[in-house]
Amino acid sequence: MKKVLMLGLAVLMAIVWTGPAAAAEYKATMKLASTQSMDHPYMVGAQKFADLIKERSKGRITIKLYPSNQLGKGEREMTEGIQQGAIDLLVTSTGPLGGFSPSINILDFPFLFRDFKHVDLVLDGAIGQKLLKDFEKADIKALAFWENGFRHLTNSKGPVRKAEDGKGLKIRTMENKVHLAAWKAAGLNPTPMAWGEVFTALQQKVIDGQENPIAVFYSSKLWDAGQKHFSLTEHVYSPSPFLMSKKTFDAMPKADQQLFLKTALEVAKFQRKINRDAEETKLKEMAKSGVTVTRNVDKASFKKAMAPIYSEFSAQFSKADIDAIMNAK
Ligand code: EAX
Repeated sequence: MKKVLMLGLAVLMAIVWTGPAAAAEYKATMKLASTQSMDHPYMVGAQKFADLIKERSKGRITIKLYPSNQLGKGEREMTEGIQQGAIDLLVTSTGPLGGFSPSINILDFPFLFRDFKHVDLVLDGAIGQKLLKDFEKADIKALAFWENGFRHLTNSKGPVRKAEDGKGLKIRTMENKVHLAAWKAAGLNPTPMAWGEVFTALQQKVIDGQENPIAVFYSSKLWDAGQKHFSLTEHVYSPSPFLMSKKTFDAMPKADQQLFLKTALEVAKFQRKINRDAEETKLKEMAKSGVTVTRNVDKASFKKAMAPIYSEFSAQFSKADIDAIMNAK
């Protein structure tokens, strides 16, 4: 009887001991990448995330930061790195993400969101959670929605106040079919390109313009590449899923997985706030650097010009799903 009990105990202990590594013994050094420099809200958020994880894991988990395209020439390449496990964490716009998780493209429609309040409501609600979950099918763990911001059109040729003024401009878009279609519909001449190639392309006048949120324009000093005209078009909101390699996520003990999810959400709030709070100051500093900021943009003209793309993509994105986002209150 005693022998049987001992055997039972041994089996039980073996089961316990061969289970997943307990949080106390799990140690890792991870790579976090983005296209942006250390002063951009992506990397300010990333630094905070790394500090909090280090502190909360009592030094077991170190996250090294790789800003400014160090790990790839653009977000598509780096997302592939996430899939393969060569990169552990990535802050990226939705630019190329539709190629990995098609449902995410629904957020790329122009004039979908009214304002930041509307954005938070949708991204932090059931729709946002579903979109994050969908990434798992692509072997990617999407932890939370961080932020890039509302995007604006910039160019080297002249002020653009209404859609008509932009006709024929050669602009770079992200590698994103919805964005590409929207600019075509508006009569511009868009060409998709990885972010790492944009500054040089602008400098060499291969393209006349690009579109990005204030923070990206500011951190990259695009006025030094001849971008002297900035129009506050707010034509599309650019969310930034904070992605993790599913390989890395699955290898962590449950408690650390929870820690990452919780901390990513906490930093999302902080990161969105610092991004929004700094926009007006950045605009003023851009003006001091010689950028002409056009504030009184006729947004209705862009909205009207881009509207046909909603029916163009109706087979992939139903009106009901689009309406659920647009009408969220
Ligand atoms: O995510 O490629 C882009 O224009 C993105 O907005 C930028 O890299 C930040």
